[in-house]
Amino acid sequence: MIINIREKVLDEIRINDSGYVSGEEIGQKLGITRAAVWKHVKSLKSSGYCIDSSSKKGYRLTGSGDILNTVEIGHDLKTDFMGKEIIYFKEIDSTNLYAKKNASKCREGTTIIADFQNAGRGRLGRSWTSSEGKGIWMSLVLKPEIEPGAAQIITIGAAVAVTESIFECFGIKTGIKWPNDIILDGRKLCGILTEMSSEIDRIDYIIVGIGINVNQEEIDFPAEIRNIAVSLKSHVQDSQCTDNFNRAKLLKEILYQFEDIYIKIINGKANDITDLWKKYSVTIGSRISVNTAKGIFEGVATNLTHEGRLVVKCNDGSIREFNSGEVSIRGIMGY
Ligand code: BT5
Repeated sequence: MIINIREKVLDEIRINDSGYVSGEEIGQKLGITRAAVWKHVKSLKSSGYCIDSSSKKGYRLTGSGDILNTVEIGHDLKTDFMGKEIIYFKEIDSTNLYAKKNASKCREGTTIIADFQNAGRGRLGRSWTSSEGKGIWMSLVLKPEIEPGAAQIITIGAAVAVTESIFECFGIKTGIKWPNDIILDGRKLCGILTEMSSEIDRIDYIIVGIGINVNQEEIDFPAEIRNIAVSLKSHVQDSQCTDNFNRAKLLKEILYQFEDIYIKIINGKANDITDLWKKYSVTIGSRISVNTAKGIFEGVATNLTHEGRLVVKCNDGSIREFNSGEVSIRGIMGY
């Protein structure tokens, strides 16, 4: 992570978050003039940082609102390797595309983040709406030593990490729809796109792309998804809460939770993850319809295997396992 002088100035102001720190003190520490410190403070303020300046006492950070950048994510990140290398873009086509093109140069846990994706991708060539400054659009580069056939469990683990992190940060309960959707109020809050490059018996890399709607109002969603999409903010819009949710806080928690889950997966403890997934699932026990290349199957979802496959008792009495497919659940996302 490259830290420039402006970020160092921010760190100096932040260190003393209980009180003021003088421009002279900061200047001396960083080897720059007081006027230069003031110039950086002005630039930080224009990026959204709330910095109180007093000619007698100096500078004090009073808030950082909802700013998502390398510094905010790096600050107090509790992980060992997940997100320790952040590649941040103000705008990009798709963080997954970037991650795939550059995976060989990235170390394990490298995280690509964008404030806006102009060509965000869903599964099967679908698109993902990624409005500017309102969501978390991120991709993780992973190089696990597991069988390529076991990769589905990584998506399952990411869904658990997102669900637990949203609850941990904001106390909001969400559900998981197999395999990759996080659901709130019967609508889609988050989608996960896992892409893999592998040989027969070994994985080169896995990219886990996570898109979470955070601070969109209902009107921000394009008409075609307005009835099926939700954000944390649109979920609480009728309540008193008008503040924006802090994306950096949520993102750091996800990195932390996912690192733990990922370590369990590569140490062969996938059972712990599937058990948690079942706890949050809105799929198990529901009447569902699975749309696959082989046809549409209807029945009741009964279980999740340790590899992440969905077990369904079909209407004709047969028990089938699905590794992929489109699942519709009565009452969710307009079905
Ligand atoms: C997904 O696909 O749900 C995977 C989405 C992954 C997005 C992340 S963002 C970071 C990374 N970089 C990328 O380019 N992608 C990943 P799928 O299950 O195919 O769902 C796509 C469908 O969800 C679309 O066809 C729309 O109906 C709907 N949709 C699109 N944008 C949405 C949004 N922001 N919120 C809710 N639903 C949306």
